[in-house]
Amino acid sequence: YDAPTPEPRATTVEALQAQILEKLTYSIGKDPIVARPHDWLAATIYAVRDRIMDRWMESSRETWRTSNKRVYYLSLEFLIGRLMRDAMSNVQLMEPVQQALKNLNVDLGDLINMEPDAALGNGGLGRLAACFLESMSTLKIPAYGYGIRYVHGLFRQEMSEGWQVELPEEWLAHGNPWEFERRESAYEVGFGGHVEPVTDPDGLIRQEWRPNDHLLAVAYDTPIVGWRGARVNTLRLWSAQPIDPILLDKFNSGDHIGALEESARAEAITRVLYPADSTPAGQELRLRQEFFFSSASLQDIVRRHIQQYGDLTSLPDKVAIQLNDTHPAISVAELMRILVDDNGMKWADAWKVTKGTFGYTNHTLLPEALESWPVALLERLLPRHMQIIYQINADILGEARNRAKFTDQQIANVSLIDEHGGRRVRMGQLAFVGSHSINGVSALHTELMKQTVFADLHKLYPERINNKTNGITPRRWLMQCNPGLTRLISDRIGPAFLDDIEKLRGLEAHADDPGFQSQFAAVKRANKERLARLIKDRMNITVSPEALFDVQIKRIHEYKRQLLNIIQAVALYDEIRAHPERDWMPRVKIFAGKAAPSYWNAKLIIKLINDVARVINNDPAVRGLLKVVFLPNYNVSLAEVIVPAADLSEQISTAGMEASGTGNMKFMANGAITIGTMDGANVEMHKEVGADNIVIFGLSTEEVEDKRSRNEVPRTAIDSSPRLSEALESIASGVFSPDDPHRYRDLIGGLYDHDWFMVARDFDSYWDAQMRVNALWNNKPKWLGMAIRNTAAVGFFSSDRTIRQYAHDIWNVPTA
Ligand code: DL6
Repeated sequence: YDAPTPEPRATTVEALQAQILEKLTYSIGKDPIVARPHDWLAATIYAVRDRIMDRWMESSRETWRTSNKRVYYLSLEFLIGRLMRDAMSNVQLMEPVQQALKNLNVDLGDLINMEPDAALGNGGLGRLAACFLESMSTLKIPAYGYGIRYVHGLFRQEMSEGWQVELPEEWLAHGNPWEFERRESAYEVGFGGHVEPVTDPDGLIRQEWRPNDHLLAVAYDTPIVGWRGARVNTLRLWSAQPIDPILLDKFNSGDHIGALEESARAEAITRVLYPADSTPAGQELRLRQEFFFSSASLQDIVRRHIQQYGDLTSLPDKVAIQLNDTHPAISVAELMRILVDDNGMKWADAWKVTKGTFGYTNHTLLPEALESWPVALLERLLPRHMQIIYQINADILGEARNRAKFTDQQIANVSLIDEHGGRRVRMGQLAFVGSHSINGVSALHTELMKQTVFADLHKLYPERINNKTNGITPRRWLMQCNPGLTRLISDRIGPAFLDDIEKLRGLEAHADDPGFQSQFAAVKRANKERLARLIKDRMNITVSPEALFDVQIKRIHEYKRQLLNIIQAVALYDEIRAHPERDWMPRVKIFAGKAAPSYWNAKLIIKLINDVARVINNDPAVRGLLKVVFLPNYNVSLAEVIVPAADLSEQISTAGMEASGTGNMKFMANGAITIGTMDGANVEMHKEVGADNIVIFGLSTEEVEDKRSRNEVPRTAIDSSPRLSEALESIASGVFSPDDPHRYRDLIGGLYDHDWFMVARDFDSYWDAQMRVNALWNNKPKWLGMAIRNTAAVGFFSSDRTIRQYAHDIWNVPTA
C-alpha cells in the first residue's frame, strides 16, 4: 500500500484547458482545427476522468488496508444515462470545465447533450440500480456494481404513423471513454456437459462439473463517483468473448464463416438487453446471460476474497451480495457449487455461508413477471446447478414438513419446483431460501409480498422479509437536472441541503411566502419554456408554457394505466366542445415511454395516444385549451428535461400493482403535484407530504382485490357514467381512427368484459380528482404552496436514506 502515487491533476481552468487539448491531440489523435464535436466530448471526458482516478485508487487501497466489508450489487440492468455531467458535478468541476471549453470555443452544454445515454436497463429497476451506485459512493460504502456490458442497450423508439418502431441502440458507436477494459480480469464460464463424481486423495467423493461449452467473461470497469468525490466505486460490466477467436482449422479448410461461429455464439450473449420489463424473457439466451454474469461476478468476488483473507468461511463477514430481482438468482446455486465442489466445504457450512452472504430484493408481484425456468433446460445447460437446487429443495421441504408441520399444499407453495404444467424451477423461491434478507421496495409492496407470493415462505422464515422503500439520488434528479431550483433553494435556506437532503424541510416555512412563490414559479416557467422548445423542435407542436403540464412518463403497461389518462383526455375534449362557455384552463397532456416489443396492447395504447393527439391538437373547437403530446424515445436524458418542467405528475397505477415507482419521487423533488392512487410509494408520499398536498383517487388495494374475487362486472360502472360511456364509444367506434375504425374495438371491449386493471371502475374518481386539480391550478398561491411543500418533503425519498437502511439492516456495513 506504500507504492508511490502521482500528483493529483490540477483543477484550475488553465490546467483543464491544457489537458483537454493534450487529450485531443495525444489520446484521440485529432488536430483541434479538424476535431469533430464527439472528439471534444471524448477529450473532455478523459480530462474529467483523470481527476477521478486518484480518488478511485485511494478508495480501493483503503478497502484493502482497512479490511472493510465490501458490498456487491448484482443487477442485469443499470440504466445510467449520461455520466459526464454527473461526474463533473459530483467533483465540483462544472464551472472550470465550462470555462476551459469556452476558452477553446466549445460549448459545454452542447457536449453534454451529445453524450450517448448508457441505456443498459428497461425502466425503474435499472434506474434504481444506477441511483444506488451513486449513493453507495456518496456514503463511502466499498461497493461494486456487477452487470452486463450490452453492445445494444434498450432499443431506440421511433414513431411511424403513431406506431412504435424499435431500432437498435448504438451507445458504443464512438467508443466509450469512461470504461477501462481489464483483460487480466477474465474468467471462464461454462455451460452444458455433465457431472462426474471424483474421489479426493482423502477418499471423499465429490461432484465435478465438466462443461462442454466455454466462453470468456472480460471485465470493463467504469468509475462511479459519489457526491463531493466522497468515494469512487466500480461498476464492472462483463463482456462475453470466445476462448478461441477464430477456429483456424475450419478457416484453413475453407469454411470462413464457420471459423467465426464460436465467436458469434459467445458474443451473442452480451449483445442485446432483453427489452421486456414485466414479463420474463423465457428464452435460453436469457438464462445464459443470467448465469454468465452471475458466474463471472462470483468468481471475481471469491478470487478477491481469497486473495485478501485466505479462506471462504469468513465470506459473510466481509462480503454482502445483493441480488437485484431474480435475474442473478442462479448465483445461489453457483456459490454453493464453488464452495462445495471447488473448495471442499461441507454442505451445511456452505449453506450457512451462502445465506449469510446473499440478500434478495423483489421488485414485482405480477405473477406473469416471476421468473421460472423449465427443469429440462436447466438440466441441459447447468446440470450441476440442477442437482444443487434439488438438494436445497429437499432440505427446505424437510424443514417445512418436520419443523413447521406444513400441509401438502403449503409444501407445494414453498417448493423450488413448480409442478403445474411442466416442471419449472422458481427463481424467486431459490433467491428467497438462499438469502438472509428478502426486501420489498415500498411499505405496501412488502406487506403484499408477505400476503401473496411469499406467504408460506414468510411463515417458514418469518424474520427474513423486510422493507426498503426505494429512493432517487437528489444529485441527478434535483441538483443537476434543475440547477435553477437548486440555486433558489440554496439562496433561501442555505446550502446545507446539498449534503443533507432532509434539510429541505426548511422550505416549508417559506411555502406560503408570496415572494418565494413567485421565484419558484419563475424557475418552473423557465423549465417549461425549455420543454416547450423541445416539443416544438421534435414534434412541431406548439404548447404554451402558461398551460398546466400534465405528465405521464414511464414504461407503457396496462397496470400503469396510460389508457385511463388518455380516456380522460377524450372525455375532456368532449366536455370542452360541449361547454365552450365554461372557463377552461389550458392543459397539455405529455406522455412518453416505451412498450415491450411483444406487448401488443401496450403498443396499441401508444398508437391510441397518437391518434387522439392528432385529432385534438388539430381541432379548432378546442382553441388550444387541450393538447396531447407523445414524445418518442423516452430515456434518462429526456426525463431530465421533462421532470423539472412538470406541474402535475401522473402516478395512477391500479392499486396493488406498482411495487414502488421512482418517477413519482423525481417529480415530487421538482415541485410537481401528484395525482395518484394509493399504490406503491405513493402511499408513503401521501404520508410525508400530507393529504392536503397530493391528489389521491381510486380504489384501494383491498377494493381491487374484492372486485376481482367477486368477478364483479365492469359494465355497471360504465353504464352509470355517461361521460365514460361516451368517451369509450367514440374511441371504439373509430372517431380517432377513421382509417381503421375497428382498431380499438377489442382494447375498449376488454374494459366492458373484465377490466382487470380497473380503468372503468376508477374513471369517475379520476375525473373528479382532475377537476380538483383544475380548481387548485386556478388558485395559484394554493398551487404553489403545495408544489413547494412537495419539494420540501422529498428528503425521505433520497436513495441515500434507502442505502443507509440496506447498509445497516441487511449488509451490516457502516456509512458516512
Ligand atoms: O424497484 C424499482 C422498480 C419499482 O419502482 C417499480 O414499481 C417496479 O415495477 C420495478 N420492477 C421491475 C421488475 N419488473 N419486472 N419484472 O422493473 O422496479
